[in-house]
Amino acid sequence: MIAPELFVGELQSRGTGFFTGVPDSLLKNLCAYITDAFDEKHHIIAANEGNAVALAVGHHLATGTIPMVYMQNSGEGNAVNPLLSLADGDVYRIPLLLCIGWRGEPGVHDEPQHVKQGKVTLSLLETMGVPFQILSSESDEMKTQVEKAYAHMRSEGTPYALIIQKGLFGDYALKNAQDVEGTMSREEALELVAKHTAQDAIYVSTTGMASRELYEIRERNGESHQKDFLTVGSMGHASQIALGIALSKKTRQVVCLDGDGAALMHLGGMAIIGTTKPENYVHIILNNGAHDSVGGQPTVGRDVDLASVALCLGYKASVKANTQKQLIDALKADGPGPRCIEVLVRKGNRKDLGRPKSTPVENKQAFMQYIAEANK
Ligand SMILES: Cc1ncc(C[n+]2csc(CCOP(=O)(O)OP(=O)(O)O)c2C)c(N)n1
Repeated sequence: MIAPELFVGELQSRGTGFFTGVPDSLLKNLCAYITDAFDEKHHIIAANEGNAVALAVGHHLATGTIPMVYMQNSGEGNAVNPLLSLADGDVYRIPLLLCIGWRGEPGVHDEPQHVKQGKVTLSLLETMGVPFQILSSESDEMKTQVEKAYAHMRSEGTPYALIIQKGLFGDYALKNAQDVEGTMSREEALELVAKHTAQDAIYVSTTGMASRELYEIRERNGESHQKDFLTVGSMGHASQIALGIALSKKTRQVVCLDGDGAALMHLGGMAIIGTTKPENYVHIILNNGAHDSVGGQPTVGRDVDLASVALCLGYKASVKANTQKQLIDALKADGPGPRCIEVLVRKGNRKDLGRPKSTPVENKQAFMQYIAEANK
């Protein structure tokens, strides 16, 4: 095991002083240490991994130093474009140290959404021409690998990746953890949504605990799961999946259950909802100001006004709900959509939260059958 402070110290001793990325549960201890050790000028949690690469490129242009970009391997997809058309040796030739958490590593059990990404993590880097090493859990070897990575970045001036396996980093408990206020938990808010929304509504829920909680709520209520499309991977895209459905199933209310981190990750999608104006669309953003599902690292969700953003982008109505009553009133409100309900929920989740027992394909088949019947 490697202590996060030892690893980060190795990077600092080679001149790295700027860190950016999107958090991940596998990198939780590393992210926690970086959050404690650096102020907001030296550490920025980016909206998505492509943005993180671009931020790091900007930092390099301004300082000439080598920044570090961390991400879950799911984020490789978001990062491909700026890696290939910005930082690559055939374009601007920018040295960046990528630290990539390897979810779904072959042979290590993980959730279905990580399996494919885990299989192609290394080959994707090979295809992109980004050299990499799987970081060793032995300190001296780790230091040698870091030296090799910096030697490459200095001589070639291009990105280099270190792959982080599950359990590599030793424990580190965040000292500067910030509470996020809210009268409801995310799960309580989801229960109210399930109870006070039209019986025949169609739901698309976001990546992480929200989907797991929705699944358990259906189990507890003895309801079937067919109403819910659980977006287990593809963080940030639930709102557009829901839009695609809403535009074709005009007689049914379509409810997107989003997270603040996910909504911010691809915020541009809200402009498309606001301008296509599906009247049957309800966008519920469960704002806990955090990437709660992967360790509670802060987002800027509570520093911006997402309900007002929705209005500015063309939604017909948008409210903030802080209490159960405000949420119920907002759910019962009539009027054409698209409507946004930003629910201010507190951080945290139930420790014994389970995971969906059906496979993604089973979920899809039941869901498609349910919505196919919608127009009959
Ligand atoms: C592209 C991508 N980057 C990172 C992740 C890891 N990840 C899964 S859930 C999550 C946090 C989601 O935050 P938010 O939408 O605010 O919902 P919350 O967990 O707070 O309910 C992250 C970062 C991912 N799945 N995909």
